[in-house]
Amino acid sequence: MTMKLETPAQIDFSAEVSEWIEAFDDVVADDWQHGAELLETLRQRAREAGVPTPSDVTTPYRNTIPKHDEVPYPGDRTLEKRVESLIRWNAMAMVHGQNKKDAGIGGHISTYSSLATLIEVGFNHFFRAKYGEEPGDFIYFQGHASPGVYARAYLEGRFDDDRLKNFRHELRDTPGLSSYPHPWLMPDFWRFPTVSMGIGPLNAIYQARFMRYLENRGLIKATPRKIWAFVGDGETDEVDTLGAISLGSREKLDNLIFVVNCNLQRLDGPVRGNKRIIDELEGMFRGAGWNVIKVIWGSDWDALFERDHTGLLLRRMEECVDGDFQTFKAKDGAYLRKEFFGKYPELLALVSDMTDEQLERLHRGGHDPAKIYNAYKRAIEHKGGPTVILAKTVKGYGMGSSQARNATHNEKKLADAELAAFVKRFDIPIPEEAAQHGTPYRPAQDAPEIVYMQERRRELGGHIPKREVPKLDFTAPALDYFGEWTAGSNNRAVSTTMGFVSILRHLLKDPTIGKLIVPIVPDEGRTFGLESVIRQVGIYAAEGQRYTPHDADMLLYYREAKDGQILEEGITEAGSMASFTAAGTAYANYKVPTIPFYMYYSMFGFQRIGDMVWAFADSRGKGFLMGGTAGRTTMLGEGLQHQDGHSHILASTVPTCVTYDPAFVYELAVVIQDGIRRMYEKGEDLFYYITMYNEDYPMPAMPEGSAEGILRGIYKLKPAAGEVVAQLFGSGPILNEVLRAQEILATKYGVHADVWSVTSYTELRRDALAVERWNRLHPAEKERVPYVLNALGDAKGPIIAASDYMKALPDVLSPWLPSRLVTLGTDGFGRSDNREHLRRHFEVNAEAIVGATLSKLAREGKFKPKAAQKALADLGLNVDAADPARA
Ligand SMILES: Cc1ncc(C[n+]2csc(CCOP(=O)(O)OP(=O)(O)O)c2C)c(N)n1
Ligand SMILES: [Mg+2]
Repeated sequence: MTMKLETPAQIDFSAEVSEWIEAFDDVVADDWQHGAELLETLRQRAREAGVPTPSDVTTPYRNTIPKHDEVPYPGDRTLEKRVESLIRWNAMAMVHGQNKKDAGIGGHISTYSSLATLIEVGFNHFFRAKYGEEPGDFIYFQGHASPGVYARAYLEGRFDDDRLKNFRHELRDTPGLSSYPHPWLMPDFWRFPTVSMGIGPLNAIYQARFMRYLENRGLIKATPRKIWAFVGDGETDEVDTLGAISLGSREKLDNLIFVVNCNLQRLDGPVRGNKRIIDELEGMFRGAGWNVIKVIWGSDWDALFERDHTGLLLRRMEECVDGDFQTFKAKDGAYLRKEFFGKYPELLALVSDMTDEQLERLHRGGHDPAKIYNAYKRAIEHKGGPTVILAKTVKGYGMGSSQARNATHNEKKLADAELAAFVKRFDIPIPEEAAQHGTPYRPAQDAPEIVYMQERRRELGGHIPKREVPKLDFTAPALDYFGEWTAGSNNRAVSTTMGFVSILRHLLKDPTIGKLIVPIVPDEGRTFGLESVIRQVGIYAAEGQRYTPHDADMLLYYREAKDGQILEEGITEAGSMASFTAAGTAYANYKVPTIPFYMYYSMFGFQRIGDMVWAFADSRGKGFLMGGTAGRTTMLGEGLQHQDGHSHILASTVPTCVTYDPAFVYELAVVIQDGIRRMYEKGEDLFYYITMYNEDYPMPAMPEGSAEGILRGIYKLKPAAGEVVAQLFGSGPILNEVLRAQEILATKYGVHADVWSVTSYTELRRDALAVERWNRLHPAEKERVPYVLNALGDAKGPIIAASDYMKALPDVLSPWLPSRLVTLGTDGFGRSDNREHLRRHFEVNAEAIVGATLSKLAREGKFKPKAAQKALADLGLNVDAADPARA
């Protein structure tokens, strides 16, 4: 039941309108949702009648939930306030104390100070750690608020004093606390990396979708679990934050709740000094179909609103922009009286019985547990779509002269007087001297407030955040399971991409692991020949297929299904990467070891969404990134924007990313088999980046004994037919050019060379670096030998290495192959042309490889220089051509 509304006094309604309003008020008094439905139906009716009905996307600058619709707060406000004060102190003490000890170590106080009540209400009443045996709610915390999350864990007894004192000291004798949420660094604690702005909210949206996907496919039970994403208002400037919000409403993700901490400030100053960020976000989210709940004013404003019968208070609020609101909080109550209320005598009169101090303490909604509780309650009860809560807060809340200042974001230390004021204000029982040193304070575990907070958490299923990895009970298929692909293609010309798609289909059919495979594509399925997979397992569509596809009568029709397995993301590599992240971490978050294969244009991977890949690695994600249409010269026709000759270099920067550049389908099969084994059977925290190409050629059978070399990064593919004077390295489709060069060298110039397939320069380098480090640290022990040198043994002569990637890729081996290595690669911008011309342009065709070999041999006195020069001409190499690296 709701209360009856008052009629706004200043409007003189006609009798007819008054009757309508009265009738509507009666409906609302009974059930506000019914009122909303009625309005919507009327609007619909008006449209049918041709009456224009522009719908506002913003509402007045007031709380969405009116006072009379609020439910009473269920918690013990006194004890909760006490707990929050203690957390506030410890969060601040942690940062302040550390910076006093170790100047410049950094940390943030003001973000958490604005967020505290918003997350405390969640911790005390909403965030469930589990639903029975099922996973609980997932919380994406604002990264810069981590001191507050640590301080809570400290009060809960999860960290001791030493741990707290090692905030941002991770490399000491006793364990420390990482600056921000990093599962890599604190694998028992954090689950979701959020500190790179925009990545948390984007991942949260796709996480909510993936949760539904797992439910709809029967891999997990449906529960009321929610995903909460706490987002900074400044963070909403990132395209990543808002770019995918329509997915939330399109897929009816009522398991998703955003809370935007609208403290009106970012790092440098106001988020929207001249406007109101809350209005802007309300319009965006409502326009995208979200349920928007504004929590702007605290309860103490309610009385003022009630006493204001003129509507002037709201009008005054709407005259102000965020720059004003910030200033009101940076200054005192007297200023607020003069500049805000003072504009109208009626408003001055409204607050005449209040002291300046009382005015200063007028709360914003985001600091009022009752308002927050009501908003959260509505959010979790909302059906049919996601909810965003726009909560107005104060940055640096309670930090004395730093509160709401432009510089507050970077405040790390407080002056002694401010610390004293803080402990007094929040009633922390420690001596002034201790306060100045930022001494943590924790009451005994049997203190009433601690008992209370622990009880609340027990009720909600345990502590949060917490990351647990169940023991994986997983057996990877053995290599002979892939026999069809290791046997070669019987002279049929196929591409590695085609080979991969048929491996994928085989895996999808597997009775044990088939259901765990998650194929992901960003509108590129046809490019990779996935039509048959679409038919086989269907595209996931939460609502099934509500139309008859035009190709329904064809064998390979476009099949969408509620339990479809493919995530066809549309044209969003960032969104696809977010799905890959949800699927690649499901082994921990849902205890379901899904195995994602994300296939995409390799050019639009690392360089486009590299930061998300970094966060994926931080999350200890597993899975396969399949970079398709790879290679600067193998991807023909498309030119500069599409031809990738560097993703392997970018991939090599991610510590847990294992990369391969296979030439043949059997290499691919070996790598995928071993990848599944290492990630899911052995439980290694790795993921794979594998390039695939669209050039067709016959795939040879796997040479006996080559598996180890394939996985370590190099093996001898075709020995020379005569006395060896040189070594040729090839990777990907350029290996075919290398084989052709071997032939030309032998037949035309009597030069014999071995041919090696290099599947991963990066893995070879990592091994060599690890061996070298060991040797450096153990000078008295027998020296170990890097795998690449072991594999080469006494192979003679210079090494000419060619790939479809930049020269920097083979060059990573040069420390171990001094003066022997000549690299050919595809540095420079791509061109629109066919492979033949591209390879000539980039000097990676067989002729260029032959020329480079003869040239190097000439420099070493093993071939006549003049003959080498003539050979270059005979081979058609233009020695005066512009360098493709800069052409
Ligand atoms: C991608 C990215 N760019 C820049 C930063 C640096 N940075 C950290 S916090 C911050 C301001 C955050 O403002 P807001 O989102 O409003 O959060 P608040 O601290 O005000 O709650 C910036 C720019 C970052 N962490 N990530
Ligand atoms: Mg902010």
